[in-house]
Amino acid sequence: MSAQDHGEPAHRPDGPGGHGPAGAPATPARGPEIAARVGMPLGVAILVCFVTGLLSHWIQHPPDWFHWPAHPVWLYRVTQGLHVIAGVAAIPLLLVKLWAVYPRLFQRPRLSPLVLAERGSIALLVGSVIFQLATGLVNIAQFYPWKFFFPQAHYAMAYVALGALAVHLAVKLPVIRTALDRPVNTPPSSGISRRAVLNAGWIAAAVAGLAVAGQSVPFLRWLAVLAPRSGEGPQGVPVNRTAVAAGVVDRARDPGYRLIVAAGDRTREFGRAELAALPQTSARLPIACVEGWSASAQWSGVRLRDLLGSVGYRGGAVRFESLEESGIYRTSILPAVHVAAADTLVALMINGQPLDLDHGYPCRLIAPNRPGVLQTKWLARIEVLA
Ligand SMILES: Nc1nc2c(c(=O)[nH]1)N[C@H]1C(S)=C(S)[C@@H](COP(=O)(O)O)O[C@H]1N2
Ligand SMILES: [Mo]
Repeated sequence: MSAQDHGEPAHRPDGPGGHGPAGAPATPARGPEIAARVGMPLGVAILVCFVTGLLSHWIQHPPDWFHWPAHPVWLYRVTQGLHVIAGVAAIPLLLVKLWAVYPRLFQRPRLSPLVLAERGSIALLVGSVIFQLATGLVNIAQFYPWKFFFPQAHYAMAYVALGALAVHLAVKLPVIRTALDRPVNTPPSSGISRRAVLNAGWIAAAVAGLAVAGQSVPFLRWLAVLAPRSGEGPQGVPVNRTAVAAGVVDRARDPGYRLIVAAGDRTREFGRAELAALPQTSARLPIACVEGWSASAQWSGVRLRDLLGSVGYRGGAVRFESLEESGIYRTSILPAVHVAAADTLVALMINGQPLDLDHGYPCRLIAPNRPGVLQTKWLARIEVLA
């Protein structure tokens, strides 16, 4: 290879050329060489987010054909941790990619169907990916300006992003291939080198990913500077919704508290002391929040299937209802596989102590391999669904 091969070609039909749209000199480092290289890990991150996000959605809103196992207990913790880590790491990659191509985004397109399809898919892609990353980030920062809107919008927009990505890849494949064949090293005279931009991108993505990984990977916890829930909280476990926020303090502390267990017309009631007098089981299980943070704890309490045995449980899904009167997570439905699992508990204790009010005192559901939102706290009623 001669030295000239490393030089900038005089004319690149698919590059930004030597000048930006307003006639200003473009930074030579910009262009498809960087866009294509950053695009690969960005595409992988988007795919990881899509697959893990879809899983999380199906677990929470299961279609008939979908079955999520109870074991291994840590699987959801891993998939949802990956979802958030990949999403956060994608943010610097997206910024570098946009930086590499943005003068082209403002060029007036030629009116050919292919060019219009390309431009349309890029507009959709950029818009939907920015939307996904921004709403996801705001969500893991525990800031919910929209409540109901986020999960549906984030879910629907995922299909838009994936479709636009597929079109974008198909249309751009020739450009991507030539760009990847071209060297990243720009001549020293041309200011910032592509190599420097790319290295900055990789480092930024790694730092962002690591900084949020600490909220789910125990030995990285000390690095979790971007993680809003990384270990604080009573009894060593974070809390999303406190007993005060849920408005359950009085009912949870009421000495007349009774847990109602019902199957058809058979109903039984248990006070907390009665639950504690039943055979107790211990299990090490994580709380794995959809927001990506997770934490393991040693839980103990009554096996759900034993408790249900007292009302003649014969199989099927079970519905849990909280003392909480309103709030989107006051109920959950547990599929039969999880009901049958030996480590699905109506927990009374966490890490050797009675549950803190914020962790669901007098008792809460804790089941293996489930999103945190479905681990209902402050249980009032457990009902077998017909
Ligand atoms: N009744 C009720 N249970 C709930 C919630 C809630 O808002 N209300 N939040 C859920 C969510 S989102 C998570 S992540 C876990 C957190 O449990 P922890 O606070 O004990 O860590 O509780 C779940 N159980
Ligand atoms: Mo959660």
